[in-house]
Amino acid sequence: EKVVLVAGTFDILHESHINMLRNARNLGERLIVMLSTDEFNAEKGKKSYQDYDTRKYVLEAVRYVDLVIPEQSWDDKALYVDMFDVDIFAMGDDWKGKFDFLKDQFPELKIMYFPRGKTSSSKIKEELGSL
Ligand code: C2G
Repeated sequence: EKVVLVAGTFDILHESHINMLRNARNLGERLIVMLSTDEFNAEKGKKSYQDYDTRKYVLEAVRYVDLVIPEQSWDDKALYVDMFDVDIFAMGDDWKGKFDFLKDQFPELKIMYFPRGKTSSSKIKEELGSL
C-alpha cells in the first residue's frame, strides 16, 4: 500500500488543512502526519495557539489521518521516510522545492506540492481578535 507523509503545525485546524490532508490521503492508502512539537515550532520561530497534545488530539479525529507522529527537527523527515517506507511526501506549495533534497537520499520518493488553500490560522486569529 502507498504510504503518504505530510508535515506541519496544524494549529486551529481549518478547511485548507483538511483539503491538504484529503488530497494527500487520496494519493495513497495510508496518511502519516508529522506534527511539529511545541519545541520544534519555537525553533521555527512559530508559536501555535494550541499545544502539541491538543493539535494531535484534533488531527487523530480526522478521517483522512491514519497516524500522527512528532516532528522534532528538520531531519526527522528522512528518519520517518525510511522508517515507514514512505512513497509520497506532500506539502502545500508555500514549501515548493524546500524538500526536494530528500530525493538525493530516497530517489524513489515522490514529492507533491499542493496549491496552498486561502485560509490561514494566523488570519483566523487576527480576525477573531478584531471581532
Ligand atoms: N497548508 C495549506 N494551505 C493552508 C495552510 C497550510 O496547504 N492555507 C499546508 C502547508 O503548506 C503545510 C501543511 O498544510 O504543508 C501544514 O501547514 P502548517 O501547519 O502551517 O505547517 P508549517 O508550520 O508550515 O510546518 O517541516 C515542515 C513544517 O513542519 C511545516
